[in-house]
Amino acid sequence: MTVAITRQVSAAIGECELTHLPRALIDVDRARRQHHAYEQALVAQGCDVLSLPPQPELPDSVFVEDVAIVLDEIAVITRPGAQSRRSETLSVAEALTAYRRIWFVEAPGTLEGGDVLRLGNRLFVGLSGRSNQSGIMQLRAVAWPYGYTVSAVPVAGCLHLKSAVTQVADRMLLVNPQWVDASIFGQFTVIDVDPDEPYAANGLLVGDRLIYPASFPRTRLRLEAHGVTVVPVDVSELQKAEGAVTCCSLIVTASERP
Ligand code: CIR
Repeated sequence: MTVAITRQVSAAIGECELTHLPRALIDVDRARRQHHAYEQALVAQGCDVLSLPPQPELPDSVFVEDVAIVLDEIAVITRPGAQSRRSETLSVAEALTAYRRIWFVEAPGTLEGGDVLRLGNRLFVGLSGRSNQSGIMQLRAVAWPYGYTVSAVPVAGCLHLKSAVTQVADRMLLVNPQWVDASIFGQFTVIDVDPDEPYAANGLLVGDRLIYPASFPRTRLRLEAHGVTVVPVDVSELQKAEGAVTCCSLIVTASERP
């Protein structure tokens, strides 16, 4: 069984953190409808969706991916680099205790889940504006006993490592080559985003299907030409908040807490 933990859109999403995008008016009702359709796409891929109630005072709290790293054995609750996001962690930690033993990143470490790309037992962590060396070292210390390696990856020009690269099939990565050098990931088929769609490298692989923003039709053609089955979702309002598709859920392969 796979559980997808999500959190409903905050009424304050218009006051979200923005790093690379200018502020644009976000239609909260539309964002909520789009988020609900995203949750339905997860259900259609066989996930049980645990939709947490909104946190009206936390604008970015819909982006649950950033506050936890869920491994098969444990979950690591992050300490977001964005100060405004630090209060998002506790309620997600509470939800995750049903599934995993919990560890916490502590100061001076910062880490956001959007920076953590898991490829098998290898964890690649973006050294971004949000995740620092201390956060990466803490993740390494808790994950290595379970057989994971943890490598820091320089990212430039984007918010998180997974803005620049995500896994889209068994041995396939989708990459924006302007933002990350994919050669460090090893033997993968690499699909570059269409140059006109720089934000298109973030897709959410669930089973053998890719939940993917409808706003990147050119890159979608590239994916389909490589045999990837794309499930398009319209996330235009969440994109105005610099969100994408991995960031709106925590995928938990459910097992009783060890
Ligand atoms: C932020 O800047 O933290 C939010 N406005 C967007 C976070 C998106 N997270 C992600 O892609 N993992």
